[in-house]
Amino acid sequence: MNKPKVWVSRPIFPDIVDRLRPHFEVRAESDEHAFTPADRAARLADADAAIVGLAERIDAQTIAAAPRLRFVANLGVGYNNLDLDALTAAGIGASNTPDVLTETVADYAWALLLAAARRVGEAERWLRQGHWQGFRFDGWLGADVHGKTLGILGMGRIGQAIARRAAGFRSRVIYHNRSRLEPGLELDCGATYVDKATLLAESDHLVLVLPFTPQTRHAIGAAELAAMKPTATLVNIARGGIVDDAALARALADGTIASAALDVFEGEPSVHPGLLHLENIVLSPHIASASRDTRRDMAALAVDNVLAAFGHGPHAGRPPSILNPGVLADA
Ligand code: 8YV
Repeated sequence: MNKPKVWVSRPIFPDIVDRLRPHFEVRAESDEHAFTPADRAARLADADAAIVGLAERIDAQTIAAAPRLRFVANLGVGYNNLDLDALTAAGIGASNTPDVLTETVADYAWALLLAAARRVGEAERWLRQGHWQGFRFDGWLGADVHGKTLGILGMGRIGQAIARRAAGFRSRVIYHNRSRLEPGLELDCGATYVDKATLLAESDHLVLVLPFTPQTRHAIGAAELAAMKPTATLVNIARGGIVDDAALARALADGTIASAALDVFEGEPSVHPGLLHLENIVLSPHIASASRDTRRDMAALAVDNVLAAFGHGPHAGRPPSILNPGVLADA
C-alpha cells in the first residue's frame, strides 16, 4: 500500500522529520524560502498532510487545490495563516504548537522590554561606530523597568508567563483581555484586570500578546499611542498588524512615546521604512520562540500531531494540540 504523503514546508530538524518516514512519504524542503501560491499549490496537490509555518497561508483556495489533504500542522501557536473555518468545512484537521513555546516567548518579551527601555541596541550601535570617548554620567539615560507598572494586552498563556516574571522586578502588573482571568489565575500572575483606556494611561511599559484577528488589527494606532505615557515603552511580540506601524513610527519620532521593540511587523519580512531609521526602537526578525530547545519542541509537537492524525505514535487518533477536534470525531 502506498504511504500517505506529507509536505514539510521548511527545514525543521532532520532527526524529527525522520520520525515521519516509517509511515509517510516525506517531501521536506531543505531551505527556507517564500513559496508563491502556485509553488504551494503544486506541493500540496498530492499531499495528505502538511507541516507549515506562518508564511504559508492555507485558505479556501489552497484547500480547493489540495484534494487529498487531511491534516495541517502549523509551526506556531498563532495560526492566523490558517483559515480554520475553511479547513473544518473541508474535513481537514489542523493543529498549532501551544505551551511548548510559552516560557521562551515570555523570556524574549522581557529581553525586548529591557533592551528598549534601557537603550541597549542604540548604545551598542553607537559604541561599535567608535563614538565612545569616555564615561558620561548623564549619558544614555533610559527608563527603569523594575518597580514600574507593566501593562499586558492579551492575557493568554504567554501573557500570564510574562506577568509571572514581573514578581522578580517588583512591578505592578495590569492587564486587559477579552475575558477576565479566574481569580486564582489572577492571583498566580499577580495581575489586576483593567479596561483598555486604563491600561494605556497607566502602563509605564506595555506588552502586546494578543492573537491577530480582524478585531485586533490596529488595536494600537495613533489614538492609543497618544493615550500612553510619553515615557512609555511598547513591545509587540504578538503579530504584525496589531500595531499600526506607520502611526508607531510617527509616535516614536515625535516623542508621543519614548521607545518600542517589535519582533513582528505588518507585511513582514518588509519593515515599515519609517521604523528603520529610528534609534529609539529595537527591531528583531520574528524570533521570540527561537531558542534551540523550543524550536525542537515545536517541530516535535507538529510531527506528533501529524502522526497521531494518521493513527501513529503515542497519541494515535488524538492529535495533542488539534484545533478542530470535531473533524476527527466526524471522520
Ligand atoms: C513562530 C510564532 O516562530 O508561535 C507563533 O505564533 O509566531 C512563532 O513562534 C512562527 O509562527 C513561525 O512559523
